[in-house]
Amino acid sequence: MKNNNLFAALHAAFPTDLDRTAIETADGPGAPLYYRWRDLERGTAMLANLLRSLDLPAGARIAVQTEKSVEALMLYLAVLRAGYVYLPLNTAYQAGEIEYFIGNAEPSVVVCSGRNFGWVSKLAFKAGTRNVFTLNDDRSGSLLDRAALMSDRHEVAQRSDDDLAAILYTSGTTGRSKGAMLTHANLLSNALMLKDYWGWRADDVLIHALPIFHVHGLFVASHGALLAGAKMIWFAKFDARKVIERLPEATVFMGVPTLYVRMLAEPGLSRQSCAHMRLFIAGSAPLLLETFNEWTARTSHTILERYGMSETVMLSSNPYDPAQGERRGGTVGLPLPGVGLRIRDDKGHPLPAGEIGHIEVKGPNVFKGYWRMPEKTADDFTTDLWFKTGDVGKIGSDGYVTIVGRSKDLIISGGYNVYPAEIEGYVNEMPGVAESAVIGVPHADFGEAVVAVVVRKPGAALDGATIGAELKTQIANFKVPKAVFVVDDLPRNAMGKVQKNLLREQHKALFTG
Ligand code: MCA
Ligand code: AMP
Repeated sequence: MKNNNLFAALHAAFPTDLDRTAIETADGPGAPLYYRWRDLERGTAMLANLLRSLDLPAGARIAVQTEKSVEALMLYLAVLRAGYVYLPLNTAYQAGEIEYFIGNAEPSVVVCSGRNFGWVSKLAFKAGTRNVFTLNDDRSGSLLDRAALMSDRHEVAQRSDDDLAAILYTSGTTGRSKGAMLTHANLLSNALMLKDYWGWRADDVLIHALPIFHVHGLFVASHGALLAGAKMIWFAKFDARKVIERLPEATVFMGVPTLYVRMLAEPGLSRQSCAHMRLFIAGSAPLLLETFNEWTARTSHTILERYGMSETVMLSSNPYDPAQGERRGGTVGLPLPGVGLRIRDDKGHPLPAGEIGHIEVKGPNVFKGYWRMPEKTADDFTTDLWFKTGDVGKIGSDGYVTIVGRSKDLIISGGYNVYPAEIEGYVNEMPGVAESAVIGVPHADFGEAVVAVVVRKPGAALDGATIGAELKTQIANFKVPKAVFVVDDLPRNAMGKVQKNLLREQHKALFTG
């Protein structure tokens, strides 16, 4: 019987010469370290055997909040290999956020950094998790200690298309995160299609400088290189100057727009430094036309912008092959092969080319639903089972898709999503606060920045700095507003709804000068 485990496909793509370098670390403890394909093979087998030895129930979730390292990537691959469900968590999440994810997902195993073991294990044990391991970015911790005792032979667990491979938490408009359930077929179909569409080759060298707890770094970048049998230059942390220094050895780079903005600010970025490059890919947030044009002028390379979501992996892409069309700045290109993308009005009626409406999608890449939220899942699909993305856009008569906004109240800051409702929830709990409105305003570095406008209760002494400092102790740092304004009331329309558009207009020049 064919094994539809995503790992089986990645494994089958390992080169015959297992002694070739698969990953070279560019920073972090001990760099440069060279990991051969054989190391990935043995390391994932040992980790998978460790998981198997724990006698976990079928479909067990393995929740992971660790710093980026090659071992952390191997842990992801080992979870697939052993047939369990991977649940990555942003390293910036604090105790309150982690408590929610662990309580909601009920993982059988939690892996965290050694420095967080105290509080993470307490939360995990309270939620019923029996196994908590540590993994540090210097190859220490109980996970690797235990795995070292395991056999380095492991037969890849049999999985079918519909079995879960990963759950990615993505914030909800009501404030609480939803776990998007992605199957082996969702991930594999998308990865195989992108391998062809973007022309991945065995002699490619990918600069991997994104975090590995989101779709972009974990799936799109890693799967691409692994399926091609291509080498990765592995950055635990993005540093524009250091990345530019490695471009002459590389062929592919992927980043959120902030990474491109920061590289453009470096004098070392030139036509010459990019001469060996084959492809620059951008996504996760809108790439400004200004950045797109400046990049072409500086490097002679045209950035390929694509569009995706945690629930769907990749949906559309500008063409790689010039025969299929130009890479057009300000657009997210054409729907990818096998992906259906349509535009509907508020009532669900089809709209003609060029008209703006809600983007809906369908395809083998579209997730199975939200973890333990059947009603939310049903709400987000149309009656003919297209997924409502919450993005607003249009399709031109030539098929190019342009995103013009979002119907969901969402801020994307440096490629990370921030849901205003979640932040407003925290602010509204604070003493002296009557209500609040959290908005996104243009930011030269992060694209959008989070700003809070807070209404004080009559007579209350409130100041923005204290509110910001308090939030910093409660939520991930990238969600903390870059500015907090205390006011007497919020602008409202005739229906009593807060007019966030007016607040955005009022504060639009805050971070752009
Ligand atoms: C860091 N800071 C931020 C952000 N990142 N503030 C707002 N937005 C951010 N994204 C703040 C921290 O709170 C901290 O502030 C200060 O910057 C320094 O933190 P540090 O971690 O050192 O920052 P950095 O290393 O410069 O990080 C910036 C970054 C990072 C490299 C742009 O945010 C990043 O890696 N972003 C990529 C996210 C990503 O991979 N997204 C893909 C999602 P303070 O000192 O005051 O606390 S996948 C997806 O969206 C879909 C499916 C798709 O299409 O791909
Ligand atoms: P996430 O919840 O992290 O999966 O974020 C998905 C959202 O990121 C999408 O619904 C879009 O709003 C946004 N997004 C991803 N890629 C792009 C892009 N190239 N341009 C504009 N928005 C994007």
